[in-house]
Amino acid sequence: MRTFFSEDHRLHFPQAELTGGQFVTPYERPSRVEYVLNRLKEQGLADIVAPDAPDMAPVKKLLDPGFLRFLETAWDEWKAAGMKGEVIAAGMPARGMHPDRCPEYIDGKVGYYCHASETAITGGTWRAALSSLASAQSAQAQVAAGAQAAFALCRPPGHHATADQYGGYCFINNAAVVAQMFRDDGAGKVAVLDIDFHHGNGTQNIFYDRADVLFASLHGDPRHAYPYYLGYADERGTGAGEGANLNYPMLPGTPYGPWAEALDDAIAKIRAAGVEALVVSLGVDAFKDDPISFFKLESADFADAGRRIAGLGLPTVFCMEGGYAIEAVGINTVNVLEGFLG
Ligand code: Q9C
Ligand code: ZN
Repeated sequence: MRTFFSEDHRLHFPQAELTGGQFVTPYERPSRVEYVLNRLKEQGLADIVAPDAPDMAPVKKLLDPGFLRFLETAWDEWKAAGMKGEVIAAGMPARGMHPDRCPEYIDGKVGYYCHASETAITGGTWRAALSSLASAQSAQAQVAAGAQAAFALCRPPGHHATADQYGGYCFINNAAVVAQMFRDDGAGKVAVLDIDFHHGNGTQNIFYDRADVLFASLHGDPRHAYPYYLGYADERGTGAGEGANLNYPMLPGTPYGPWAEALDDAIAKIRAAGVEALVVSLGVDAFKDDPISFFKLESADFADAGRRIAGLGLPTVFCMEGGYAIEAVGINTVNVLEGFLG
């Protein structure tokens, strides 16, 4: 399996993440991918190539062009307004306010296009996000051309980004773009299987009213875990998309047994839906030692999960999402891929 990866991820390295009322070094840091690259090489999966340039045409169709322009220009506007630090949203439109009137002043625009203030934008964020997107798109192109599977080592991650909001360390929803590209290439139905610990609110939101992209997510119960305000089991899709959204929220302390049962249920429903291509949002923060998560998966469980996913027999693009137990991120990620390969 080929890995697509761009060194340009390094352009995104914010100094600040707001957590517990403090600014800390972000959990989502450049060194995460070093562990994945090293493990790939250690395990003989050293077919690692740089992606082609990103293709913005499918992105502009799926995501809000105003949001994309905002991501591209936010840092410059922020600096031009005299702001001293990194771009951080202080306020967002909440209950009782206008959720869809975009202010003109940059501080207001940031809140309009953001849903969680832990995530900072810096001068290199846009180019890094584009390089992450490029890896996902090149992986999709390789699979569309006949490869059984490809791995996009995306950084920054994408699954929390909606069509018009960033947050949760995510800016552009790589997995959603890949799913749309499979559709544009002729797949009648596509599934996105999200095994990151956190609910893939962005992907759910983008495809919520669509029957042609099935979304299934295994995640920490939103009553206890970010993104908190989405990810309940009764969110099943709307209109034509009714029934095409599958959420499996699970409680703190959940071990592999019940997690794997949820995975099997999602896999069975994907199989029954007649899906022709699969996108896996591959986060490994369900790991027992993850510093910001609460499931109890062991490293070996990730290989077992990969085996189960392979049982679908579908052309598959893996997009890297989260995973913050830094020294285990490589082992756990590559275990999924090795389990998949058999
Ligand atoms: N300070 C992904 O895994 N909440 N994003 C952080 C700890 C945000 C996770 C709480 C977590 C975002 C791609
Ligand atoms: Zn996550």
